[in-house]
Amino acid sequence: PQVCVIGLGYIGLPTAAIIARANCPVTGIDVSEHVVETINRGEIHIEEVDLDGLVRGVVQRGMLKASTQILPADVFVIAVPTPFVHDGNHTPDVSYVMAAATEVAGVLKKGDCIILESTSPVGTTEQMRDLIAGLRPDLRLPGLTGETPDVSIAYCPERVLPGKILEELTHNDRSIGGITPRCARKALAFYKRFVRGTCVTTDAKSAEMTKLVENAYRDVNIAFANELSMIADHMGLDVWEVIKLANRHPRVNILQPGPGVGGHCIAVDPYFIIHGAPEQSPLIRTGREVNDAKMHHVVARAERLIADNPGIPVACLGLAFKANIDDFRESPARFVASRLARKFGAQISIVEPYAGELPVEFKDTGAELVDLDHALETCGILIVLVDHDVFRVVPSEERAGAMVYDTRGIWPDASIEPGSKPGLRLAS
Ligand code: SAJ
Repeated sequence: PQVCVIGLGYIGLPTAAIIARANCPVTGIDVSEHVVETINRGEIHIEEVDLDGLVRGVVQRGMLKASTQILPADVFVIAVPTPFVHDGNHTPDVSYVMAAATEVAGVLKKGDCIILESTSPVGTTEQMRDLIAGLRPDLRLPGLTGETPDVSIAYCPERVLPGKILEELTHNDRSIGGITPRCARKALAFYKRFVRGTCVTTDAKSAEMTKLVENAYRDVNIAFANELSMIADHMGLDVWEVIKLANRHPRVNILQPGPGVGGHCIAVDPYFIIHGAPEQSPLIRTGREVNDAKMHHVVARAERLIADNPGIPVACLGLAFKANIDDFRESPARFVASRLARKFGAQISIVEPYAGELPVEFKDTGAELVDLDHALETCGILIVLVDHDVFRVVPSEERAGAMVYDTRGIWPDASIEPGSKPGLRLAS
């Protein structure tokens, strides 16, 4: 089939490239001229392992073309962002989905299949169907009458991990939620072309909720670890030691504390559930609050450490939202480091091997981006904010004498003060 992927971001572009690799011709649609031109040159505008070679190959073979204008196709895959409305209430903003659906409606023909992949509040796929039904009274849309519909509509969320997108796009299982079972079967036939994981069919609302639940589950579990770290700090215990021991129980698997939860999914999606059922979601809401509070706790703890040791140069290790990637958006590490830079200025150095320069909010603070070796030689306080492998492998001799605030638990032997009890680290 001819495929049209709308939205060429972190999910849309890899998805388009993988479909093209499976020998389906793909048109990728994006509102940005820059993105379209970049892809049509065979280049990419985002960073993801192995994506550059894959895109170059499918563009060269003529299987993937990008455009700002939607064209007729047999299958439409919508992968546009679903952010919040700026109303202070974390209300989901589905306007990009509806704008994409409106464009699809303009070129839709009998037999086509529309698949929504964007993380969406429960009910969005049906809302999209209703919008298209209003725009195209000449077509029978699914689930509105008992008659066989002219087009199929399904919801199929991605669940890939940044840094492993291509691998997970192919190998992860997929939930495919049709507005009707027939819609689900149509979408299933499509995904079977390029997904090696198991594809499970369900209804659209269950699939929408499943995606939100997966990320809310992880958020609540990280919140448990983060809360433990603050309790341990209060009690003078090493949280990493406690978690390591507790996880020896066959049915306990506690996640790792950190400086907070970042990225574009886990810190966002739980609100889609909370917004849909505010009275019924106190735990999920509290999980979000705990993870956000952890960031502020880390700032306060670091500020105290620096203020108690005036004039000692400080290195913040890491800005990325998680280990071994160069994505600095919605990053708790970046939040903490920028707060410290604003308060302590040139006393703060930033180490981030994945960054070419410091983000804009560091401008005029006096803080500088330095390399790891320089930081280890010159800084008496090391604040670990990201568990990049390059930090993890620094041997204890190279950081001996430095005071360490390890928010990620990467250096099991580090202590907050030189000479303090071995194993007792300030973890939270
Ligand atoms: N984190 C911790 N402790 C942990 C695990 C993670 O503090 O034990 C932090 C990370 O450092 C990071 C944040 O949580 O700041 C999120 O990282 P992550 O690796 O848990 O997840 P993401 O945001 O990269 O990707 C998630 C994945 N969802 C789940 O694992 C349930 C991915 O499969 C989804 O496709 C993706 O969200 C998405 O797009 O929704």
